[in-house]
Amino acid sequence: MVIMLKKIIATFGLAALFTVTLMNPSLAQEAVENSLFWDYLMQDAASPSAERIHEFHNMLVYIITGITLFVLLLLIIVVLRFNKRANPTPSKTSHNVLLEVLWTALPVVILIIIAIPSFKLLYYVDRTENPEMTLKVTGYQWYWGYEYPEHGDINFMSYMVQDEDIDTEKGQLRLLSTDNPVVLPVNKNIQIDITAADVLHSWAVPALGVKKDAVPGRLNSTWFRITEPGTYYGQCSELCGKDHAYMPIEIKAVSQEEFEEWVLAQGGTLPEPSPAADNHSESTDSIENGDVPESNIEQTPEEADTESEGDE
Ligand SMILES: [Cu+2]
Repeated sequence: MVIMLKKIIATFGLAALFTVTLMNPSLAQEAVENSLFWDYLMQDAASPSAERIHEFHNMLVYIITGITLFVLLLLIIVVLRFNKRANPTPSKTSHNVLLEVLWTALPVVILIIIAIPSFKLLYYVDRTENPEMTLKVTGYQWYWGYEYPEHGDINFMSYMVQDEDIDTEKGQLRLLSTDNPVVLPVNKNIQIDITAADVLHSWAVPALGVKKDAVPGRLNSTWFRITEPGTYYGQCSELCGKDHAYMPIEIKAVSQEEFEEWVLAQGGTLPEPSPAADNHSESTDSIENGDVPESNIEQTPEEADTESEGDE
């Protein structure tokens, strides 16, 4: 009786929650605009890692569906052909070598088929050969700290925007927006170094295909390359204490030019081109520093390339 009552109360509670959400236009509106409401698929991939993770996931869905249908078919056959009425005198067979070899070997083959792309993907998302910049992330109870080691002294803390301070006109989202979003350039291989200062946290941004534990005393790293400008959200994904749910991650992905403007506005510096750098970055950099006379700025084909890359 008590259990039933609890069930009824829970059902009504859910229904009430649903109604409140529907009847609060701003909540519903916000949810629809950000495709969060009743959204059950993965967020759109915004990095090559996320794209590959989704492809791998889709492949697994095909395999799992095939296995499930096959087992269902076997069950149906057993139920129809070997029930008491259809098969009154059961066979006494207890061994079948061929069958036993098959049902051992086939799953192994299937696992190998899954393991090969799985390991490929693991190594792909693990690190990038040639990172173009580094972001250092530190998890605290209960906020994130960010540092840009190659861009001067930029470092800041990023706290969640409290409910009462949410500014919907700025597109801020409850539980996801932060006071200091991370700003990163698109189309750059960005190495992410992740650690924590107190307890375990985990830095996760689904659209970028990143989830990495932040461990005190240990530096984990991963990477991504953001393919689309925009705002990406993530959350701490390792239970870290009472405000675990209130330390979101907000990334603003912008063009290289906007990123450089932001760096300078933060009092940071732009990295010197390394000696190994090709003419590309050298010419770009010296122009930014005003070293090159006006007449030289317009034309080099490399320049045109760089610009069109930036616009994509
Ligand atoms: Cu945490």
